[in-house]
Amino acid sequence: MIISECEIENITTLEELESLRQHLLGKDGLITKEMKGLSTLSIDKKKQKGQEINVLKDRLVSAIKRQKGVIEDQLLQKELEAQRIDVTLPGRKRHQGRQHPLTWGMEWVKNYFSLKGFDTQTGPDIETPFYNFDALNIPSHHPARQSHDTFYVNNDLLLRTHTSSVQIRAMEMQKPPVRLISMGRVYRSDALDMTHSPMFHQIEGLVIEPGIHMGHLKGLLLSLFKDFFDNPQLSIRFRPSFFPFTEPSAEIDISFDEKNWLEMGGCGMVHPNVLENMNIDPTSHQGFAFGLGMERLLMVKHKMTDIRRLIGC
Ligand code: FA5
Repeated sequence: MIISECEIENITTLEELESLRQHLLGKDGLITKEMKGLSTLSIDKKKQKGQEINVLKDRLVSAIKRQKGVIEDQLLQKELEAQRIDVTLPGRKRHQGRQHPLTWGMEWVKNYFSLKGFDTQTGPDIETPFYNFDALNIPSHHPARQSHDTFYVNNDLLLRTHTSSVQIRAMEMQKPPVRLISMGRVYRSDALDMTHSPMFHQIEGLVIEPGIHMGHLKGLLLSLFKDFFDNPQLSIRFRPSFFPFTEPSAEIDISFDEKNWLEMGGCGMVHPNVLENMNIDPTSHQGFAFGLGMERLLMVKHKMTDIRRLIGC
């Protein structure tokens, strides 16, 4: 006996098994050599020895095949064991992006005013001094021009300091009655602090209709704040103020603790000079306008005391 079946069953790796197969059954293997040796024997012996070798060969081939199956099964089991997953474990949480509060706020405001019949208009971030200042009753010598710390691109272009520039642009394209809002980025060379950012977002509103007055403006803004904040604890105050493009003018403050007021925006009745710049007769038409800081509205809504948390600085 060259090797017993029992010895084959003790082999544990495919490599070992293959080298044994070569050793026994390969081109120069023991069984092959035995077969070659038959030629030297007599016919009777050849027949008998040939049969013995074939029986042995068959047994070895089947034993090797059987053991190959056993080893392959073991390897498969090992692999399955290594890849075993516990399907009862809770799934991994994926961090999904969320809408930025500013995007949410702009959408909310747009939908709110659209339901009240307001159109949404846009204007360029890079403006001329005419639309940003002159047409809004702020001539070059006017001190209010200095109060807006303006980023100039060159003598003829600047980064708009407020969305009020859209008022004039829009009125060049349409005639009263007008109800419009405009929202977007505005720029001022303000220091970055708890309530100021050099780039922020404004919501501009303009209504021009005969017979419009401050009461309509106040009512509209109060209902906007009531719906936007949904918080009866908030105090809202209108404080007399000055803007060259509105007369009378007011600033709107909101407080949630009765001590610290935060300015939300400015508003007022459109100045007759501005109506004339829009080719509207101030004796037959009146208008009101407002400009609100979007970041400030969101600071109050989300009780954030620092604007930098909102804009990610
Ligand atoms: C204006 O910009 C006027 N155009 C508003 C207006 C429009 C008045 C129409 C009358 C009629 P003011 O400079 O106050 O006004 O800015 C309006 C609001 O923008 C402020 O009340 C504040 O909420 C916000 N704001 C102003 N500067 C900053 C800043 N640097 N960072 C964040 N928010 C600001």
